[in-house]
Amino acid sequence: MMIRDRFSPARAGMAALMLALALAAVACGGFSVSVGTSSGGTDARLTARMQNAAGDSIGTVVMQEGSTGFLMTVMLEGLEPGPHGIHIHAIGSCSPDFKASGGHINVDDKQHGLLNPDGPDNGDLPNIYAAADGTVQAELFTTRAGPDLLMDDDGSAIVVHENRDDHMTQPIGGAGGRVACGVLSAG
Ligand SMILES: [Cu+2]
Repeated sequence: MMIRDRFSPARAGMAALMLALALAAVACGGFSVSVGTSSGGTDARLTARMQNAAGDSIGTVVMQEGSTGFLMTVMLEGLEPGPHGIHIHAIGSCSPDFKASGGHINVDDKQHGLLNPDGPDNGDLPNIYAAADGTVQAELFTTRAGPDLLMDDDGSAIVVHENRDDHMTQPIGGAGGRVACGVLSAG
């Protein structure tokens, strides 16, 4: 009788519940793995360690993928106070100088400019604004550059420009020279 008690309907029910929970845990684990390996995933994280023209580290730009695009967290220092254009450039290189990063990512041959009726290109972003002490703390968001573009064969880079991007003028909105650059890499 004692042995039968161990296999009572209540215990059998509990055992079935535990099995269901175990299977659910396995299923959830499998789901997160599949998200991590699919191109439409929502967990890509890329970091650009930014340097100025003298080679000094001046902060980071972190890109975290959400369900509709990339949220960018911009944390910089040592910039001239005021507005600066910032873009995603098509080549993951900042040496021998920042021109190594090429032009903007632009897969559909669009014109530059968030306000341009024939734009924007894939690398266009809103301006960032450096405070009086030269620091920037900003969040940007883009839906036009997915992981397939950011991490293609030649990679990509974040470039900060000397001046404000007017979001209209070709080729870079009058933003001037490149004052900071960082190659995007996973992590
Ligand atoms: Cu640029």
